[in-house]
Amino acid sequence: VLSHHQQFNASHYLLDRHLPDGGSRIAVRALTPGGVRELTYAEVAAEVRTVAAGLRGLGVRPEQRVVMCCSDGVELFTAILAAMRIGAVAVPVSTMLRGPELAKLVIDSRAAVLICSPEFGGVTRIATRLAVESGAPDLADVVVTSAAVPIDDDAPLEGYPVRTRDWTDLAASGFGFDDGLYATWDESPALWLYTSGTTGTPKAAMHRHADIRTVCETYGAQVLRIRADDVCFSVAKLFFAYGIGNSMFFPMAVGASSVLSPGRPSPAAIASVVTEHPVTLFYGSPSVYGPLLASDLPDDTFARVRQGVSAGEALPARMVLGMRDRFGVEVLDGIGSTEALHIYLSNRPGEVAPGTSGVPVPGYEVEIRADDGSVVADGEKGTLYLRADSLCTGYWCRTDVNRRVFEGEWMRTGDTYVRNPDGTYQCLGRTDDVLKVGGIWVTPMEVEERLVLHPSVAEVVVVGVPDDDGLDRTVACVVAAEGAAIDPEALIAWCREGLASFKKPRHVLEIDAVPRTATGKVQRFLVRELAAA
Ligand code: 3SK
Repeated sequence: VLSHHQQFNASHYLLDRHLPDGGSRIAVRALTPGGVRELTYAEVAAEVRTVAAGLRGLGVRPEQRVVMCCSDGVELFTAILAAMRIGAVAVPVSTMLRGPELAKLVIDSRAAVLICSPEFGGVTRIATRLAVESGAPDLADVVVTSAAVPIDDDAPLEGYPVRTRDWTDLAASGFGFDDGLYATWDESPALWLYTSGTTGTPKAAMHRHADIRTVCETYGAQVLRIRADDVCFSVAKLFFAYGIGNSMFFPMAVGASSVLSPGRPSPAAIASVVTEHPVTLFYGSPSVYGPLLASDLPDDTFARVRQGVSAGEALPARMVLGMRDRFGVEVLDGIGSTEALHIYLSNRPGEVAPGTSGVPVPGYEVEIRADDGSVVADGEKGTLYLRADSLCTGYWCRTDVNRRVFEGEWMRTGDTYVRNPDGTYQCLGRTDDVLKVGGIWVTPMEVEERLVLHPSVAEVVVVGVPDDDGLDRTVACVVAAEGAAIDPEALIAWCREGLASFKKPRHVLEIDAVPRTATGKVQRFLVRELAAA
């Protein structure tokens, strides 16, 4: 009757398709304090069915949201697949949130269930109390992914109209309930990912079941060329769009496996994962490749890695070259977004152009447009627009932002780009960050790239701060390298030496740390506030 709806469930696509041959391939190697927990596809499927029935037993209905604040591990992995299996919406959220921030997401999403790992029990308790007190009538259950640490141990949620459960209770709730696949359509909502972008207010980008298949068939199959014998390790966690694609969608689409690590990604921790496990695909970002190159890890650390990937921010050319020359790893830099679900511009294996984001991923169309909406010529900068099947259907309950960001089939990414004569695309920073100084455009990234080469500088963000006349003056906010002292005059002179004089910062301000979003992006509006103070 409704011929435009195709039945499709991403959980079936990722998991059940691998079961007819026995499901004996390893799907997940989860690192836990007690050792490595390896699960085959058949074992993951069994866990997913248990959690699916449990969620049904709690009363979760299709399209209801299940918020998950969990470390990377088997529980989060299976909870995401279980929610999608029953037609509910998986909402993995950042584990870096504080209680009040998590409460906002619980309220905004109107979640029916909140699942947390025991280490986030305290945050979850605060979030639950705040959410219930300020209006989260749909929240019925809080589930902790452990039998050992009850959620209401030391500060009960007694008196609050939510039931608290542990992982064993969840399984028990499922007895007698259906664990079968819900007949979702490819258009049905599957996954919401909160993004704060650079504006500071988190909004949920809503993804359909079909979007997951799209990123697997495009970036996963045609850029990564992922195979069943690949073993993935992503420094970005599952709650990031980048991480869930790397560790769940791409490997599971082809029957490959991934290593899940709940820990922090120090160079030593990364080295132990990639040397102790047969990792072939390594996904990082500039904030990971920088410390890896500064470390004294042996040069053969990445010997088994066939491909490196980078996203999140433009990867400086020196890191692309450093990873190649020192560790023998070709890193494909790309740019993606939570809204697009994964990477849409990327370098290609064997065709890396260091310092660029490469070319459009097959199936993705980009345009660089001037302020009047016209498409600019090669070599001219403009705002990057994106057209893609995997674009989210919009932000949940944010009509104002939706109307600004989505223009028909196109999305205004807010990134300033230029297309080089060889067809590669180069990031010049955020559209709103480009400064006009003395009537001339200055790209903060160019000044940052110069400053970060100075030995006294660990990190730098260049922003424009309006002076009394409302004209931008350039301020470099600098984090000192370990043991170094910042000398503003020396840094300004350093810029004058390496850049056109108008690009040098007017002021240099030393800051303790660069403020970043949960997805690692620099929060320029906060840096601007620091610089203006
Ligand atoms: O920031 C990125 O480049 C990115 C890449 C893949 C998926 C999501 C994001 C935000």
